[in-house]
Formats: sequence, structure tokens, C-alpha cells
Amino acid sequence: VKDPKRHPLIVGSGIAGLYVALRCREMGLRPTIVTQGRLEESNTRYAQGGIAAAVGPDDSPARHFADTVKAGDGLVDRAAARLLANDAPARIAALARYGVPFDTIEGHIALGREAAHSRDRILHAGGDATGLSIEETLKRRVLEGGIDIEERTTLRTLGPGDGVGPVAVVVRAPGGAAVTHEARPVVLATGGAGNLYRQSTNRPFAMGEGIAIAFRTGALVADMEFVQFHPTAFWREGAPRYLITEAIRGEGARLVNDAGERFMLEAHPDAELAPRDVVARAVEGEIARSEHPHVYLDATRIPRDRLFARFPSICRFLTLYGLDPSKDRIPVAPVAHYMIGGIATDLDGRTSIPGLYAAGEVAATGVHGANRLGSNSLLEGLVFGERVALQLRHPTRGGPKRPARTIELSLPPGDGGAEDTATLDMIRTRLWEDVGIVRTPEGLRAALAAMEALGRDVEPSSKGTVPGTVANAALTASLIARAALERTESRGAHYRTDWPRRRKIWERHVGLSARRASRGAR
Ligand code: FUM
Repeated sequence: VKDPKRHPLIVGSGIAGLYVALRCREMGLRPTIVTQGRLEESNTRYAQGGIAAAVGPDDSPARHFADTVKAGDGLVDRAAARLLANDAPARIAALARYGVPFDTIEGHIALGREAAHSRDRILHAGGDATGLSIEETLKRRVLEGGIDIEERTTLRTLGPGDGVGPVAVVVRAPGGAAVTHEARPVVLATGGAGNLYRQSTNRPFAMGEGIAIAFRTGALVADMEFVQFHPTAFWREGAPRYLITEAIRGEGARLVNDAGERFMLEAHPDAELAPRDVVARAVEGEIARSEHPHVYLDATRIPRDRLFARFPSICRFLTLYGLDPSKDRIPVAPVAHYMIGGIATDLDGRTSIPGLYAAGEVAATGVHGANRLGSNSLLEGLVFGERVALQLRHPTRGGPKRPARTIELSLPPGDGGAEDTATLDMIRTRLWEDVGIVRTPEGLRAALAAMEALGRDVEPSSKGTVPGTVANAALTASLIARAALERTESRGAHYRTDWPRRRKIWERHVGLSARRASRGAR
């Protein structure tokens, strides 16, 4: 490669990865996308509710900003939120230019409501197939643009680069040899970590591997204690934890217990449209109180035509399980959904490592604070993706602020044990049980000890060996448990029984970084 600066490597093909690649190409760069599965496989594809933007006649970016800040429970980076809200209409226009068929009513863009939004501002496509429409549209543009794509290819390590960016080692599945990309700008758009939890809406590969690889390379990681649980995933033995979008509550669906009582009325003045963390905890509380494994979403008051037109995918899915949501209540329970924390970046997606960028769910910009507002996630991939693309074109120096409370952790060699699915299962069960919606100090300590022990088993015993997926899962899981133990308060998505309230001293972020002596190309 003649000029590696002009050849950024983009890892991941959800909304952030595809958008950065497209914008890079338009700016004359020659990006390569590396992605674990097929190009179109990502969590983005399964996003239902939509994408938030203040484009309605009664709305404004200032309101969108204020709602984002309020939901974030005292920890939102205001500059990031202002940027998100102000830039949202322009990013929607960009998606429309690419051809995303947003739903309209009588020629006007159709806007839905979601929890903690003070206005109808959720754009959607194909009813509840917003992520699918966006992913497919961007994929088409990427293919038309002749962008280099390496499918079924996994990032394994990042090594020290020469200032332009890190060296990336990727492996082509199945059984392919390792390929080393020379030092160049690398954008991690690897998505979230929801599948580190036994119960999750996420796709199988969403296990925070990008976070672990960046952390091992020396990147600062932040806000890992904030894992968002979605209150309403379909709950039936043996069925997938399929998302039942919050937008259904925006249309009037109610949460009821087995006795048909609307328990959210007592939990929050906004009832079913309270912030997501509040609803998730209330549902969890109702499940514990009633000893019933789930609650119900009752959408029967929404007119049948409207329900089936607005939420066709959900209605189709429920039909498979013999349910008609216009007549039947939908069994639901909270599950892990979105990683608020991740690789710390500044507002231009720059991490603490020169030439390494992060965008989308894998990044921690501070924009969501302690609790993300629904439908701000697809948006963040675009808004911060745009800024990453601009940086790639004209790189400047910068990076995230190191939180005053940053814990340095060592990464000692392990026993080099074989990786297996049993270890992964233990990680997923432990996180779900002890680092879930309601956390206790004993549970957090036990989970951290368990993650460290499991990590030691599978961590390579020599520095030259590349850690595998399970070692990376154990590492990311231990970062979540470590940060949750550190934050001795309850705020947003992080709730501890020993500190059930917010504390002023905790109006700050928790950073995590690898102790310098332990770093290297592992
Ligand atoms: O309920 C939903 O459709 C989820 C939206 C989101 O996570 O932003």
C-alpha cells in the first residue's frame, strides 16, 4: 500500500462501520471493511424502534439534547449530546440520500414516540424494520462503491504502529491463516457486548471483543458498569429473546402483571414511558415479587390494523408462537441490550492510541451518560461516524480525557487452557446473575473473582500467543464487573442494593486501562 493513511481499516459492518466506509470513499480514501460474518450481519439489522432526530414541527435539537441529558442521569457529556442532537437532522438527510425508505404519512415523515422522549421524534422504516432497511441500503451503497470487503474475517490483535495507526492482525474463517495489515488508521466499529449475558437481544458475536482487543493494546476504556437492559424481550421457554420495541409502548401498549394490573403507574409518573432503566427495574421487581417468570405487554388497545401495519415484523414473529397481539398479551422480561461503555473516545472518535478510532456502540463518548435514550444508538453511529471519517481525511491530534478515577489493571499471562463453550456459558451465566439489573456487592465481588479465574484459565501463557474469543470475553466481562464494583452508588442502568441512590461524588466516569508494563501486541 503506497500511502497507508489513505487506506483505513474499518472493523465491523453495522451502521457505524458501513457509514464510515461510505463517507471515506466519498472523500477519496480507499477503506477496507473487515467483518466477522457476512457484510449484512450485525445488531443494526435487528434494530426496530428507529432512529431519533428532531425533525418534527413541534420539536427542536435543544429538546432532543435536553431529553438525552435527562435520561443520562447526571453523567451525559453535554458537548457530545449537543452534537448528537444538532447533527441528527443532517445525518437523517444523508441516510435518505443513500435511499433509506423512511416511513411517511400523507407525504410527511412519520414520527413515533419512545420512552423519555418529550416529542414524537423516532423515524422508522418498514414499520419496525428500521435497522434492516438501513443495513440493506448502506450495504448496497458499499457494494456499488466498490469498497474492499473482507467477510468472515475476524480481528485478532492490534499491535504498535508507527503513528499512522496500529498494525492489525486478522484471521479469515474457517481455519484461515493470520494476515497482518501494515500500520494504518484502524476504526473499531465492532458493536456491543450484550451477548456476554445469558439473556440478551444481541447477536451471538456481540461479546465486546473489540473492547478487549483495544484494552490489551493500551486503549483507555470507560463507563463499563453501564450495561443497558431492555425491559421487553419476548419471554418463552426455548424461544429467542426477540426484542419487542419500546415504540409499541409509545403507541399505547401497557405493561401488566399476571393479574392484569398496570404496575408501572406506581413506579414512575410517566408509567410505561419512563426512562428505560426505570422500566427495566420495575419489571424485574414485579417478576421477583410475583415469582412469575415474566410480565406481559398488552397491546390489545391499539387498533388491529394499526398494530399490524406499524409493527409487521413483531406481529409475524408472534404468529410463529401462536399469539395475535391484537388479542393476546405478550410475555416479556428484561434482558441485556446495549453497552453504554466501551473504548473511550473524544468527540472525533479518537481513542487514546494515535491512529485508532472507535465509532458506534463500541465507543464510549459519554453521550449516553448512565442510561441511553431509545433510538439514540443508530444515530450515534452516524453522528460520530461522520466525525471519524472527517478525521481520517484530515487527521489531527487529540483523544479522550482520562477520568480522574482510572484504574490500572495488569494483564498477566494465564494458563493457556483450551477455549470451550462451557467457559463462555459460565461467563454469560455469571454476568447475568451477578452483574445484571440489580447488583449486590457480594455478587459483584464473586463475579469479578470468577471472571478473573476463568480468564486466567484461557489467557495464553506466553506473550507471543494471540488470546482467543473466550479470553477476550472473560476480559471484557471482568472490566464490566470491575467498574460496577468501583461505582458505589446507583445511577441510570447501574443499580446496587447497598447504595440504592445517586451520590454527588460519583458524578464522574470510571476509566480502566492496562498497566503499561503488561501491554504489547497481545
Ligand atoms: O425498543 C427499541 O426499539 C429499542 C431501541 C433502542 O435500543 O434504541
